[in-house]
Parts: sequence; structure tokens; C-alpha cells
Amino acid sequence: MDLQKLNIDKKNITFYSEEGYLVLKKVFNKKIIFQIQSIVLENLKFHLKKKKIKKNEMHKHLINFRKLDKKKFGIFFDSLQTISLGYNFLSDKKILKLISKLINVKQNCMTLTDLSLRLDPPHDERNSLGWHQDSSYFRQSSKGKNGAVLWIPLQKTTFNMGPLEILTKSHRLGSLNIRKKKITDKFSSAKRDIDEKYLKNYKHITKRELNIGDGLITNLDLIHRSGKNQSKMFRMSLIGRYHNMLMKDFNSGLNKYIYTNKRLNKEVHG
Ligand SMILES: O=C(O)CCC(=O)C(=O)O
Repeated sequence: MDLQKLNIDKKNITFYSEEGYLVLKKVFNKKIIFQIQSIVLENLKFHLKKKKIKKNEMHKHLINFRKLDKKKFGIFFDSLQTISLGYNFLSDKKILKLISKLINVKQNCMTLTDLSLRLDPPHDERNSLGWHQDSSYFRQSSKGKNGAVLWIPLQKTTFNMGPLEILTKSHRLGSLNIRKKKITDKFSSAKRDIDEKYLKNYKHITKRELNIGDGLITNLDLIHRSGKNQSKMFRMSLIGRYHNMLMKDFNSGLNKYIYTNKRLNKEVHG
């Protein structure tokens, strides 16, 4: 079921509660998405020390940058994680109203944390995520149903770009709180993949092509994974996590900036 123009009714709320997700169509301000794309481009020019990069050559430069200098690419990537426009976008009044209805909390009594801007390169799965629940990574709510994740594509995302894959109804498993597996490659993401034994009852994979202006909201317990990007472009997306702070299971915390530079991080945080 798709939700257009954010007109939420009982049917949508029931669908979200039964299936664990809701697809949003044509609801986000495209202008802001284009502005976020230009921030990525400006930041890329800055890190590559280039005066000009044509818009249609951005992906070519991103691909080469990641291939040629993983460390510098990591710094470039990290500096996109706290862009101010991302907060604006994810705390749009209408979005907050919608999510508050889905997770059944008074409007504005939610937290918004762990924003991320993902850049998923083509034919490179080092940072792809296998089947997981966001509730294993983000423990603000002990019960995943008291939180929601909003996933917004920053460009048209076709099937060959590997849109997010979700296991319909899998949120019914509750929060599995999978522990982090050790990683050996420092340029790969740490994983909390779910064991096959939990997946056997959830065979129905949903994936959708999304346009600019569309989005996807999921229950924090819904099992999902990264699709395979087999295109020639980076798949860019913005993600925010929302939690009901008026529930007993809410785990409070501070919003701490983790510096990419380990020495500086130690100096500041000890
Ligand atoms: O966009 C993706 O490929 C995966 C994102 C995701 O699953 C997450 O951040 O939890």
C-alpha cells in the first residue's frame, strides 16, 4: 500500500502495523533533495581539490575517488553525515505528524537520531548490509515497535541500483538484539546479520523502485538488507531513526559527535 500526500487514515496505520512498512509516494520536497545532491557535489569538489565537477560526471568522480583513496573517501563520506539540511528535511512537520501516528506517540514527543547519508557504490558490497533489524543497532527503544526508520532515496532508485529489500511482516519477530560480528577489513561496516533460522518463516521480499520525492517507513524490527547496486551510479539515500520518548522502554542518551580523526576523538572524549 502506498501513501500519497501524507493523508494517513486507519487503513494505512493497520497496514503499517501488519506488514511493518509503508511506502510514501510523492511526499518529499524535491527542491531540498536537489540541494542535498549539490552539497554532495560541493563536498566532493572540496575533497578532490577541483574547481568544477559537472553534475553528470559526479558519479564517475565518486567511483574513482573511492577506488583510489579509501581513507580520504572515508573522511569525505563522514563529513556528509551531519549536514544541517538533513535535520531540516527529516524533521518536516508533516513527517513528524505521520510518524507520530504510526508509532502512537503525541506529536513532537519523539527523538530523531542516527541520521545517515548513505553512498552505496556500484559493484562493491563492502558497506552493504545483510539481513538485519535496525533495532539491533539503535537501542533507544527496547521494543522496536516504539521506533521507526525513514529511508529516502536521493535520486531515482531503479531495480538495478539495488533498492532496499525488506522481509514483509518480519517485525513480528520482535527485537532480536543481534550482537556485532568482528570485522577484519577496517573499510567495511560492522555487521549484525540475522541467522537463517529466524528467516525461514519470512520469505516474502518486497523491493520497490522509488522516485525523487518518495520514501519508505519501516518498523525498527522489520528485517531488511541492502540491494545489489549493479548500475553505473552510486545509490544515495538519507535515513533517520525516530523513537517514542514517552515509553518506559525508552533508553535516554546523549548526542555525541564521533570524530573521524581517532587522535582528536580521544583528546575530546578520552
Ligand atoms: O540503504 C541500504 O543499503 C541499507 C540501509 C540500512 O539498512 C540501514 O541503514 O539500516
